[in-house]
Amino acid sequence: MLDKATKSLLIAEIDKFLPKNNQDELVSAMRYMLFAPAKYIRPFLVIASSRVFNIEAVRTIPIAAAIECIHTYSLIHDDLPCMDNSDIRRGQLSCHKKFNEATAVLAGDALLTIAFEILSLLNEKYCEIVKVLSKAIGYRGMIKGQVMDIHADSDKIKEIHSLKTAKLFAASCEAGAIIGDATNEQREILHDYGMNLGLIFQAQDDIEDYEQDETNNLVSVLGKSGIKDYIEDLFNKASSNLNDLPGNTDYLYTVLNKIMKND
Ligand code: GRG
Repeated sequence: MLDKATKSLLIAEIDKFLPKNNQDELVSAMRYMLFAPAKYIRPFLVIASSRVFNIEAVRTIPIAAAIECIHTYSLIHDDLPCMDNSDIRRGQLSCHKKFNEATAVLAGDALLTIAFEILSLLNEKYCEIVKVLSKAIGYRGMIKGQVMDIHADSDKIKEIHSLKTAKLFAASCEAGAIIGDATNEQREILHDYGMNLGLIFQAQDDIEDYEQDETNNLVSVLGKSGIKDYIEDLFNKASSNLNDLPGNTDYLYTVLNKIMKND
């Protein structure tokens, strides 16, 4: 999703915060998962949202890097035997399989922590971003969603999707808006766009997973045609969010169409 140059900038930014030539197992585990092939959707959303306000990608790289560290932490922890127990992530062995469980827990913790170290070095505008991100990923957000997911309550599946997936999409967009000095209304629109996009992304993921595992899956709740209608409705809402914004929304349309096509 990110072009080659921006991806290099993003990787260089994260790399700045990791010790060089370090053979330490923890750092190796962090690097192993951070630099594995990823789509970088959330960094793209930060850059695309700030583009609406004519902000150069280079100015948003630290925020994009911090959000990618948070996302990578969530994937490492989600794969653990006590959570989803997945052996493969980003096309390679998951972190606990490649290293061991303790290292994977700690690598996730360290990535979460480093995200806030990256943000703390920036100016006061970033305090607002720290607030938005903390709310999106903490006990009211992603972690709450993961707790509900573990309890596999299918009545609450849309809420689970909102909490564990869409809130980080929304926070990524809101971060771009904050950097761009968006008005409160524009910020809210970008937040709503991110929520709608994240819900589409998670619904597509459920469609893909359905053949392997029907439990705790939105297709089981809405049915195959119901989930298509649900996605269509979210697409219309996300498009209408973008229509309500000034400036260049091309990148945001691009990512919406890509996620709709699931490619
Ligand atoms: C363990 C705190 C904690 C949270 C876990 C976000 C989350 C909650 C788990 C991630 C696992 C998962 C299946 C989330 C659904 C969204 C999803 C498919 C994430 C994978 O994101 P991509 O496709 O991955 O953007 P890449 O590798 O491209 O970054």
